[in-house]
Amino acid sequence: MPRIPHDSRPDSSLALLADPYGYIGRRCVEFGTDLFEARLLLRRTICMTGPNAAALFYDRSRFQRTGAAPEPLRATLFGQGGVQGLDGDAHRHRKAMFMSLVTAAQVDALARRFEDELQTAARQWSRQPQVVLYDALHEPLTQAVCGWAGVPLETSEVSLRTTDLVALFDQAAAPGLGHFRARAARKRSEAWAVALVEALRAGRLSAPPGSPLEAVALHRDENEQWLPPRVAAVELLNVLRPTLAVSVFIVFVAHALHLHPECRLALQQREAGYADCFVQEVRRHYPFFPAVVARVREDFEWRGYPFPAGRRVMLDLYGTNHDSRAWRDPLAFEPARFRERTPTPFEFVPQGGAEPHKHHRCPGEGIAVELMKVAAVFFSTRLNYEVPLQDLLLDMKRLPALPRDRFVIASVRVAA
Ligand code: MYR
Repeated sequence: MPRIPHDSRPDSSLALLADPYGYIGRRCVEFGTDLFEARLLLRRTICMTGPNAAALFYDRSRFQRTGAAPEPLRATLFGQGGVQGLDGDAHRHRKAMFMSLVTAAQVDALARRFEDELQTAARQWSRQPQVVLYDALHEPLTQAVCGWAGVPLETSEVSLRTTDLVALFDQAAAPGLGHFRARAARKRSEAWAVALVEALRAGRLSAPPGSPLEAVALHRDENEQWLPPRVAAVELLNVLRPTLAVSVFIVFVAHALHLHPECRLALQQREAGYADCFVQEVRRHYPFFPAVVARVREDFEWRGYPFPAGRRVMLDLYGTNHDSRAWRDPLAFEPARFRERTPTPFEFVPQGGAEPHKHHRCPGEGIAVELMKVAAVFFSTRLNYEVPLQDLLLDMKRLPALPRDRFVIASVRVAA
């Protein structure tokens, strides 16, 4: 039986944190394999990359999610008891609830709200000499997603809720104080969401029928029970937080439009299907979620390599999106590649692989795509702005990666 290559360091957590998007792919190239083992975040972990590894990773008979996510992520990004850590029937049942919230009509309703919020925000941006786009997108996204989700939001609350929802994903993997800010944000946000769930259940608050707040608060689990309030709160935040995280992708939309003016032109000319290809290429090309984790259910072998029960496994999403076996010239930004060929769900994995209904692929991909399209069309056809001199390099050491200056725009003018 071949031995899985080992990263020779006693612990590789610092190497992972120093290069979170590149570590797995780089080491796999060095070993000449699709997998290797390292000690990461206190546990032996099999790291894997590429479409074949992705197909293996999403085999539910071999891997489970329960207990897979590292504690620092459960305490910040994900929370405890949410859909990300479920398996089997419990996962299927909970996932069906999320999928019912993202029908084409629901996603379109959210996109229209975001378009209106963007228009309003852009008028404010036009009164300032310059605007940091990443920061400026957060409140419009909060307003849009809370309105859509049936979550009441006083004007005085917008700033606090936005800051906390952003901290959950932006500071989860930050060094030092930032991470503790994310932990505090999780506590405050859950307390807020618990109060909303309890108020709705007690009839003190109403939300539109079918809205995410109502659906989550009144969801019955596979045993016909309401979710414990704290778990319902975690799931409500699983709707709100990732929508705010689309700000990262939207900054990349603006970055790509700046570096590839021909894309702006194609969007202005409303070439059929172009906005979809452009947005998909942004999701493939730019770094977002670096890797996902699971645990081996029972001993098995893959390509002769042993996978022992309980071992943590980490799948490289960024590297798989840039794997030259699936992507011609993978480092080039080429929206047309999505016209030429539809990638398999194990080649194109910006928000996880396989099928969202059955597996742990993100249920909110449709939301990300539509909000990015709204932004791409808005920036290309209705917003005039300059991109002043700044550091446009992506900081690939931070999670999530962002342009170093967060993409500054100036002299903003909104078309009438
Ligand atoms: C979400 O809110 O669910 C999406 C957030 C996307 C950006 C988050 C980047 C930080 C993730 C660290 C993950 C480390 C995985 C091993």
